[in-house]
Amino acid sequence: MKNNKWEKERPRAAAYIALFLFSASFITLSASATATTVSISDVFLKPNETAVTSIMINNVSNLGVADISLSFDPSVVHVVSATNSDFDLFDAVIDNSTGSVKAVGADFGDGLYGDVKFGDVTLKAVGNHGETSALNISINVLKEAGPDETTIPAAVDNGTAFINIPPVPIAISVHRYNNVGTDYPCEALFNASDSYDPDGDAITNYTWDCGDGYYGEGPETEHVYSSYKWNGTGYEPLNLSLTVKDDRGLANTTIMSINVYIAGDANGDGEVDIGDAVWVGVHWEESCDGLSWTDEQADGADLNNDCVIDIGDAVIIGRNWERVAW
Ligand SMILES: [Ca+2]
Ligand SMILES: [Ca+2]
Ligand SMILES: [Ca+2]
Ligand SMILES: [Ca+2]
Repeated sequence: MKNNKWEKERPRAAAYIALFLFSASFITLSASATATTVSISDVFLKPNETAVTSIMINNVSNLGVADISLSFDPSVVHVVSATNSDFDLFDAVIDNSTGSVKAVGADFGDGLYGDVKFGDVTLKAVGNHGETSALNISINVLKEAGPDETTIPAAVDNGTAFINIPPVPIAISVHRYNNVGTDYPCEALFNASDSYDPDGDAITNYTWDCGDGYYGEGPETEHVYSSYKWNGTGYEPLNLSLTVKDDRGLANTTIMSINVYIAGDANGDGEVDIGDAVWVGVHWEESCDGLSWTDEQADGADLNNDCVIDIGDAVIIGRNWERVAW
């Protein structure tokens, strides 16, 4: 009976297998189809000034010919030139009345591979501070070298021209060496007030990502870490990021490394023992002047981050004696 049933089901099973193989090959094809990207990077300009951005054709194989158009808002930016192509032949027609560049590149050899620069585009800001223009790419032709005229499928990654310079985020941690502060006090203090905007815009937003899933706002923020990362042999630092935004809406981010150890661990070896007590002893009664500890060992010994190394830190070591991070 079982054999008979299998005989009956076999054609259907074969059909399923065929369908599966067809789907699998289709998935493989569509995965490779998205591998090539034509992109233009964002560019930031001051009014009346010029800046260069590049059109890249990334992750390509045997590229022979590219015919690519760029459109922009001619009331905001003009294109001064399009040059420096990796192609043997490159020709660009710039039209600043309609806002377009139509460019063709051709390779006379065995095709181009890898990441290819289609061209550098020099833009001039003709609009006002705060205005933006989309930089939109369209691919007219992208094909392999040789007589087969094989089209290379590619995705497009458009850019933006900003007549605005991004703000510069500057993050300062009063302490670079922090301890878990859930049971014993340890507050991490972060300061962004040295951040500035090169073209004088006001900074309206300060957003902190503390690296452990918690966020803060404002030029100064504080955070008590409740967790640490131990990878089996050592602590892993957390990435603290600060994003500042100017009053034209342009944002910029910086990332800084923060150490978080278990309570009482001054030297970051994962254990609370005599080694930590020695660090506290060596720096006894030192205090941090200004914004942050300059001595990293003293920062470690300041276990409660109150900017002085004293009995408060010694007590934390005593209460966590022989605790380990693993
Ligand atoms: Ca700005
Ligand atoms: Ca230790
Ligand atoms: Ca500290
Ligand atoms: Ca202290």
